[in-house]
Amino acid sequence: MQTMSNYFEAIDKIKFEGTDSTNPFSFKYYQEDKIVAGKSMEDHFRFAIAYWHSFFFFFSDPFGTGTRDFPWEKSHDPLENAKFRMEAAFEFITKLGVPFYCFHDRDLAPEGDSVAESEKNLKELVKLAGEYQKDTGVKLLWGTANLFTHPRYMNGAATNPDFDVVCHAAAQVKAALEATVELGGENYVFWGGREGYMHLFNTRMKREIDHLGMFLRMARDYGREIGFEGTFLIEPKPMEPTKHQYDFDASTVIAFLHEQDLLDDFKLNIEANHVTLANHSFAHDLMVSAEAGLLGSIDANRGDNQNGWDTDYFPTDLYDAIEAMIILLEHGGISPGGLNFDAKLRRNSTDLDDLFHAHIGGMDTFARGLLIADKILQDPTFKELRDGRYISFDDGEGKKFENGKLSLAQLRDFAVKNGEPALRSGKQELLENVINNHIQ
Ligand code: XLS
Ligand code: CA
Ligand code: CA
Repeated sequence: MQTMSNYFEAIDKIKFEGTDSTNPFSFKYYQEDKIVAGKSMEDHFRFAIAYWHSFFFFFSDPFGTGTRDFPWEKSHDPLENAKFRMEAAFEFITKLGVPFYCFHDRDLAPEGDSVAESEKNLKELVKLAGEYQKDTGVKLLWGTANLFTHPRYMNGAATNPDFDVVCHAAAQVKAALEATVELGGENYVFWGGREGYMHLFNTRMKREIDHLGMFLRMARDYGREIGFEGTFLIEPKPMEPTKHQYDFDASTVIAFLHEQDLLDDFKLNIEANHVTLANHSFAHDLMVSAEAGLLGSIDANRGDNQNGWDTDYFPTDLYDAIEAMIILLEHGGISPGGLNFDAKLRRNSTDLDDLFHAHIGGMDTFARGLLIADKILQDPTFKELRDGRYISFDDGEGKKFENGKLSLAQLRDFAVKNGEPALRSGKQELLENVINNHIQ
């Protein structure tokens, strides 16, 4: 049994108190055991805390140093600090009442002076994490390896033009997979931070992409060999830190999975702010993945309309949450993935309790989004307006077309026979009103 710290001593376990409550440390909508559309809220979302942003990111930006003074970073020894950080993380996660967390290898334990020392550090912290998980019941949604911070990865990890760097990336992924298996992780994520290029003048693109495919097949084989039964996930992002990242968006990743024969083991982890950087809406990539049967998990956050960075703000946009929950409800939910708050406080949100306000806001936004999405899907007008647009394909010649029973010449003959089609309104404004009427 591990001792539990008291870094957040003024704050008790966060409870549901409803919209009449004025207590900022309470949920107004998130009620873990409330059944909506046949499932508890806890099971709909499977919320997770991102270890890196919440406990390890010091809030520097290109113009200034960190503004955080984390009370758990109190030793000069990085390994000792990693233990204090873990104590704080489990205290926070338990008080918030979130069932999962996610980590990079280097958030959990510091890099050593050699591969062997890094492996040893990670093993020590994984053992401790196992004990905390047992004490608290908190589970691991996914693990991953940080293949972008260390200078050796400046030209990429699996796609680096230097084979020696690829080997270091492999060492890290091997150890991170072992850690994920030991901690019962339900998924394993690959975010290709620097797997891309700065310019094609010095890049062999196809060669690099093939290296990535080879690397992922090796990781998959090793994971299965050591007993990993969960889903491997690729997290698309179009750019930043590279100019062009190979995992650009959901469609690009799906084509890559086809080409590299990875479809049986891999799905997608869709991060809202990455999708908007690719100039799509969050809902777009959710829909692309869900309709391909490849929506694995979600990194819940948001960008800012006025800039083009990966700001990773906490998700508080109700409309986005409603759209996301409509897609999840219609496509069988997110399990064994979840909603991971890959989100950070703003640099000038420097109080410890800001971390609670941010997560409470994100959880309540999605809970409210779920309640509204459920009402919208029960309103027959919504589906009539959407699905009714396709009625001409439901039977007759339209159905034959869908089933591949007609030729182009036959379609031409129908055009002649049936004459000019009547214009059918898309009813966008009416639909927007229908949806807004459900927001109360
Ligand atoms: C960075 C990514 C990263 C991944 C995990 O933009 O979101 O945090 O989720 O490596
Ligand atoms: Ca992410
Ligand atoms: Ca991000």
